[in-house]
Amino acid sequence: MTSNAAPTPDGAATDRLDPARRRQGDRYIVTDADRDAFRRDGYVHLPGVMSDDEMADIEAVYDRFLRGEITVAGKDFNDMTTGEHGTDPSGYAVVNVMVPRRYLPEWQGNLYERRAQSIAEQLCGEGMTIDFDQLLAKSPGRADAVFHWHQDQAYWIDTDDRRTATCWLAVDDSTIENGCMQFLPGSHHESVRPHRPLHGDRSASHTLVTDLGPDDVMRPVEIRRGDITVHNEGVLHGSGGNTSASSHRRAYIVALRSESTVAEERRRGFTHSHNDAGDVLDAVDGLHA
Ligand SMILES: O=C(O)CCC(=O)C(=O)O
Repeated sequence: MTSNAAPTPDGAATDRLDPARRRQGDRYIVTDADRDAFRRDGYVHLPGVMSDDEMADIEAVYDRFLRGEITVAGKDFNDMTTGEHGTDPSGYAVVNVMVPRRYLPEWQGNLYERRAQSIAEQLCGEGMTIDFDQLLAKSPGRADAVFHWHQDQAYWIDTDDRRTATCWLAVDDSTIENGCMQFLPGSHHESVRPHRPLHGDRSASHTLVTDLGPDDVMRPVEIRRGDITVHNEGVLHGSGGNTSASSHRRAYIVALRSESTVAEERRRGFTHSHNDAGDVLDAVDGLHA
């Protein structure tokens, strides 16, 4: 492992910093080791990106969305496993709120977004911008709350500069039991695998799924509340159901991509809303691989 080039003000190597010292206002210090892991594996775990106090502010808004106190249009409030929407969300296996920052503009620019911006630039370089955000919540006792294996690029349209840092913030401790993220390390070096809608066609199922090969061994990544994982556009991932009797598994995702990709997406009417036009959603890479 290379020694870290960026010293802290008192000269300590950032590799040895505890999470509280890695948080510096709007910034979170990413180490050389983090960058190496992100390049090699397609994802990296960053501890303590948000403190307990900072998480309380996030959680208060998050739960307003889950309680339906903030109006979210059509398919942007759905069950990710069944595609159901417009019905009682208490029955949903994976409650999915797409683009919450569009529905609550005052959430834009919050501290997590600002730290995510700094992390994306340290991992991917200059010119990264927020593309979309998302909330994904699994209730206890929902073994069916499975997020099927996929590569994110399969859900997205083809663009030239695909640099991506998808920041996945654990609002609850995220464990194998309650359905933490699982990754196939290094799978971003492959091209996009063929994906298919989980059921029916894309209008019935936004969810896409691909198959694991015989040698594919998924790696579960258990993280604490306030930690994040960051993954790129190509790494294969998903998560299991929530078999815990008591623990929710709430995640808040902020995805940053290159400015040119976001501009191209918007030009083609692709906004990551599930309400985007059908022909746009049918044009995604995974259906044409
Ligand atoms: O939260 C999950 O289980 C899956 C999230 C995911 O696929 C993503 O953030 O790209």
